[in-house]
Amino acid sequence: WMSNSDPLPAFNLDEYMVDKGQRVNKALIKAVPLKHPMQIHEAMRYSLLAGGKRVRPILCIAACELVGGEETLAMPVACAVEMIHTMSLIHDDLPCMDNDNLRRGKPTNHKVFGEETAILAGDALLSLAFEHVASKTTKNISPDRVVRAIAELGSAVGSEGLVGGQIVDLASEGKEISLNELEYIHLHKTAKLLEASVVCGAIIGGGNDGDVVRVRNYARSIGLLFQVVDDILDVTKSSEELGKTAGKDLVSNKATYPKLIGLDKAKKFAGELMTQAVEELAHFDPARAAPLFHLAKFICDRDN
Ligand code: GRG
Repeated sequence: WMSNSDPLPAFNLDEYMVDKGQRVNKALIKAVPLKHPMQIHEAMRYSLLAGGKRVRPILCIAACELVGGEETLAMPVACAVEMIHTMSLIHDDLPCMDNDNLRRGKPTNHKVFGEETAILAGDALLSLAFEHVASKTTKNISPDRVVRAIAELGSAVGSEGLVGGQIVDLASEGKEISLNELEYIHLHKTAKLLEASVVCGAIIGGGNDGDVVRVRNYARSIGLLFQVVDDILDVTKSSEELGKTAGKDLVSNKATYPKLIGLDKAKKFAGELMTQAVEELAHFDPARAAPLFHLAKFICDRDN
């Protein structure tokens, strides 16, 4: 992505994530004040402020800064993507879906507040996300850009986004699925919201159509990469733990890349996705692209 003679600009991803994450957290706390009716606002805040990594809002801000916009411009839409992500986790954990007891190291929303409140907290976070972008994005941004961002968020959530991915995932439970179906699930459940995060950041930051296409392709690649690496780690970690060649994922029902194409091809695919993501960034100023480059590298190289 850069000529060999250019050293990578010095960049500390940990510091960057902590710094951006802290300001995102502040903005989220302010966006959902504790007020009447207490029960619903407590439930919304419980999951929203439970300590996620804030990958999506940070990607949103990084894309805004990539195209020359300031962080504050993107903060409302960055908060919105985290609200949408959180609501999808609350609903995903419900007894009628994955029926999980723990999320982000704490009891799930419905375990603490009950199912009725958990469903409503998800609904309230989803509608607040759109209200927040529409009402809090600074008037300096053209209405056309705000409307485009809102449309992008809507399509990332709906039947061609998270909901589409979830319904195909639920329908595939216990069945053998094809590589195409597995890719559909990951592109919709994981990549779509990552895409919307960077696309909205680039739109609000003043990016042109070419910038938007590039950050979209970048996010699609790292979304898939995230899942492929997850699948690979499942195999390699559990085979280490069990001292066997076959990890738990090779014996469970869940479809994974190593199961469908083998471990070596899955690793090769991960490498290709990383290359694709980095190629999209080559069109931008290297210093401004550094956060997105290092985020992709982090997703690719993580070992747990
Ligand atoms: C969106 C209306 C609507 C309904 C929800 C349940 C559902 C439809 C979709 C499922 C979405 C889902 C659970 C996708 C998995 C995404 C994923 C990769 C989660 C893990 O994200 P991290 O690692 O988590 O960023 P933290 O906790 O750090 O934020």
